Amino acid sequence: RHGVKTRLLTEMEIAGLMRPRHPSGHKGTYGHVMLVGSCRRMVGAGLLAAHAAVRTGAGLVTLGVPASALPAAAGRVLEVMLTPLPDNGTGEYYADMAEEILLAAEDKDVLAVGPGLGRFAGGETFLRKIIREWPKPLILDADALYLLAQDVTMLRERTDPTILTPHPGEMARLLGCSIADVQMARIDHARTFATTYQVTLVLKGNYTVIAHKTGDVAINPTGNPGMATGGTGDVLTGMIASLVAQGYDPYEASCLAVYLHGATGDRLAEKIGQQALAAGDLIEEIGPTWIEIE
Ligand code: NPW
Ligand code: AMP
Ligand code: MG
Repeated sequence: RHGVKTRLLTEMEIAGLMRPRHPSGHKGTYGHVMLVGSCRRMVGAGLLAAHAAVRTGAGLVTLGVPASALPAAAGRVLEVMLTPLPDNGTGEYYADMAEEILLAAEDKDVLAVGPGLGRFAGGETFLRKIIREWPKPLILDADALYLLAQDVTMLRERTDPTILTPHPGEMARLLGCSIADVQMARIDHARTFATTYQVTLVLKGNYTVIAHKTGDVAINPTGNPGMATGGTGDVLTGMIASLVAQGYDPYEASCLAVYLHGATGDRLAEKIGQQALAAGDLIEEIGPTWIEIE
C-alpha cells in the first residue's frame, strides 16, 4: 500500500476544520438531518441522536419513529420534528417502509438510520433499497449495521457518500469474526473495509479509528471509559449527521465529530466523574467543548 497515511488527530487540526457560522445564515443554511430509529423499546436512542444533532448545529432535525411510538417520543426534545413511519402494530418497524422513508427524506440533506431501529424480519430488503436509492449522504449505525451484516456486499450497490459507525461488536458481526480479532488489528480492519466498500468507516472504542475510502486513517485520542454507557454511540451518530447536513465533507465530519464527542466526554468526566457520565449529559456539554477547541 503506497501513500496511505495513518495519523493521530490533534486539537489544532480539529480547530482548523471548525467553520464559523455566517452572519446572515438561516436555518436552511445549516441543513436538515433525517434520522430513522427510536422504536418503542428504544425510543431514547433516536431522541439522543436527534438532540445531539441540534446541539451540533444542524438547521433542522427530523426523527422518523414507528407511528405508534410517536406519542412516547413527542415533547421530549422540543426542537425536533417527528415523522410517523410504518409500524407493525406494536411500536416496532414494519419491513416494507423504504419507499415511505425515501419520500419523507426527499427534502433532507442527510439520512442516518439505526439508533433504536430494532431488528425486524425483512430488514435486509429494506436496507438494500435505502442503500440503492437514497441519493445523498447516508449514515448507518447500530441496528442498521445488524441488518447490513446479513449481506455486507449490498454496499457495492451504493454510489453516494456513506459513513458506517460500528462499535467492535458490530464490526465483528460485519466481518464475521470475533471481537478479539477486530481489536487485535483495529486499523487494518477499518482501512480494509473502507477501501473495499468505498465508505468512511468509524471503528469506535478507545482510540476510535476513522478510515477514509482511500485508505487514509485518523486515530482519535479523546474520550474515556466513562463513555462506556448506553446511548453514547447514538449521540455520536447525531453529531456526525449534523455536521454532514451543514456541508462538512463526510470524512472531515466524522473526524471532527469523533474528536469533539470524546473531548466532550473528557470535559464532563472532569466535571461529574466517569462513573456518573450519562449519554444525555454529553449533549449539553457539546457547545462548551466546541468553544474551548475553536
Ligand atoms: P459484550 O458481550 O458486552 O462484551 P449489539 P447494542 C459488543 C440501542 N440502544 N468493545 C458487546 O460485547 C442501539 O441504538 C438504545 C468490545 C456485545 O457483544 C441499538 O439500536 C438505547 N465489545 C440497540 O440498542 C441505549 C463491544 O457488542 C455487542 C464494545 C442495540 O445496540 C443503548 C453489543 O452490541 C443502545 O445504544 C466495545 N467497545 N461495544 C436507548 N436508550 O434507547 C460493544 N461491544 O448487540 O449490536 O447491541 O450496541 O446494545
Ligand atoms: P456505542 O457502543 O455505539 O454506544 O458507542 C459507544 C461510544 O463511546 C463510542 O463513541 C466509543 O468510542 C465511546 N467509548 C466507549 N468506551 C470507550 C473508552 N473506553 N474510551 C473511549 N471511548 C469509549
Ligand atoms: Mg451504538
